[in-house]
Amino acid sequence: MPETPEDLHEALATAVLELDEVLTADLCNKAVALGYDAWTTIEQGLIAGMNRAGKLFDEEEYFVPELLIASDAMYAGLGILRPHISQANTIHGRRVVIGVVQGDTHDIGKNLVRIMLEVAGFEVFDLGRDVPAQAFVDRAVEVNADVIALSTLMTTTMTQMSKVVSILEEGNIRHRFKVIVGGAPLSQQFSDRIGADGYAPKAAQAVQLARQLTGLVNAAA
Ligand code: B1M
Repeated sequence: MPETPEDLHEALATAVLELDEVLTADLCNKAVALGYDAWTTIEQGLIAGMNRAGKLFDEEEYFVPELLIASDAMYAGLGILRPHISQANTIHGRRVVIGVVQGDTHDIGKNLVRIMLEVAGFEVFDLGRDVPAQAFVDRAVEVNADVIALSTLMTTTMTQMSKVVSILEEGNIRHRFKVIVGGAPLSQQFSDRIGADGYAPKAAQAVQLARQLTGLVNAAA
């Protein structure tokens, strides 16, 4: 068994990469028992392992079945670590509607963003994946959301994000919601181009962005 947090994170990343759900769960339980920071363990163990599996997918050493088993291992670990993520869980009444845009079923990143928002005290309405643009707007109006958070991992579905902004503009309700976007192929330039309110490259930054845009902290903080 690994001796240091770094060793454990490395072993965890390897367990996800090697599709070993049982070892992944064991190592996450060990991280909890030893009091290691849960989010660091998620980022440097589980996400690192998933990213390595992704690299093998890119190199055509892994295929869709391997990725699905790797994500099962990651979710098993996430279930163990999630209750131990430390952050001020202040209920502040800000609401976020989140989902993966239409045409895209990659939801691991979106789920991490949702978890981080929840532990930061946001009330989150998760629409899942492959969500039509109109459904984001309808739900945001229905629950009087503060933020609409859009995720996508595919270049081919990025345009769905501008559809959400257009629907808001056409309905004269753009001013009521902050729209934030994220996912591997996106950038700040893309966010600016489609008229979103902000882009975050990672889950933790998405929380910071949502806090700034809803007035919980000022942008300089
Ligand atoms: Co596929 N896939 N996949 N895939 N997949 C990619 C995305 C791809 C880049 C691989 C490649 O070809 N190199 C490619 C997309 C190419 C493109 O852009 N056009 C691709 C493809 C093509 C496909 C299929 C079409 C494959 C096929 O069937 N032939 C198919 C898609 C079907 C569809 O959706 N229509 C497909 C399927 C799958 C699986 C089901 C096997 C599985 C997804 C399982 C699941 O999500 N439930 C899968 C996976 C796992 C990947 C890779 C390997 C890894 C993605 C991942 O989960 N990363 C990916 C290649 C790669 O990345 N190397 C690939 C880990 C995750 C933690 O990172 O999602 O980036 P990420 O999230 C980060 C940040 O981006 C950010 O925070 C997260 C954590 O910090 N973030 C946000 C995400 N959303 C945010 C929102 C925010 C803010 C930050 O604010 C709102």
